[in-house]
Amino acid sequence: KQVERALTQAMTAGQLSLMYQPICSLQDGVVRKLETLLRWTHPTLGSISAAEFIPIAENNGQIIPLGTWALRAACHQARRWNDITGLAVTVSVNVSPLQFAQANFVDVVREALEEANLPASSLEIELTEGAVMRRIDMVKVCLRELQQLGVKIAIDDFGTGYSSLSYLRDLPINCIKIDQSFVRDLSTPRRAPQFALALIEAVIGIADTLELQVVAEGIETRKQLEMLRDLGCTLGQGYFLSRPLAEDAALEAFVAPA
Ligand code: G
Ligand code: G
Ligand code: MN
Ligand code: NA
Repeated sequence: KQVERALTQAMTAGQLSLMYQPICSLQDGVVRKLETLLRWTHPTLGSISAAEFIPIAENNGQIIPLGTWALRAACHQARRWNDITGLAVTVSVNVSPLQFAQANFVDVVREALEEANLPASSLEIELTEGAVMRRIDMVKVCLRELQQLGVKIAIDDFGTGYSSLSYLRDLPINCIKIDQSFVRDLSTPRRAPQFALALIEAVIGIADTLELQVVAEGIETRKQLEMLRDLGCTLGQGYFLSRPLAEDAALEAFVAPA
């Protein structure tokens, strides 16, 4: 309750910020994109994790203004980085199913891009399988509009939902992010490494056929990285590669030579 009340003021009080986690090539470690992660630091409650406050915001509707804030901030940051580096820096922004279900979501995205003067191709939107499967007809229209704008679409936490694989073929998706639970299972003998291996291999096979990118999430060890590379996975993210970084460190990581 205290957190919920405090959250209503977080945005206007300037308590929100973004961190940026590199998504890297597993061949050479070069940073290819940056996932933006919302952070909230309250003056007395301290730092409150997104895992805690995002569900609260989804319950009380606050996720709409918070999500819009994050989207706009990410577009402005990408624009600044593009200007500084002369490179096309792509930012990947998490979008809650509730944001995505807004009738004017595509307009919100278009306005954020225009306001930041950011090319749409520098923005990727991360949706979970659940968000995509929920109202498939409406989702199809919305994703097509985003695609026409030039925005990229990634399916986040892939493998944890209960969806049909054929939607990967039928929807304009650019990237599949394999959920970190499968990467963890790869190197946990007690769990089911064979299943995780088979799932990751299958996803990479489908993605190759459909010409989609694959990102393995939650890589925490060299062993996991090597296994994923051997499976043919080209992109990855996780603490072994890099923690989420503040703005300056993220820029350095992006321009650093391999
Ligand atoms: O980075 P972290 O482990 O704190 O993220 C926890 C959860 O919060 C993840 O599911 C992540 O996708 C979500 N999240 C982080 N930033 C944002 C954001 O800007 N918008 C939305 N909708 N979710 C976010
Ligand atoms: O739901 P989503 O995939 O957007 O959530 C991303 C969350 O995963 C963020 O909170 C981020 O901080 C966290 N994360 C990123 N890399 C790792 C990792 O290597 N291990 C673990 N446990 N969490 C990670
Ligand atoms: Mn994500
Ligand atoms: Na994820």
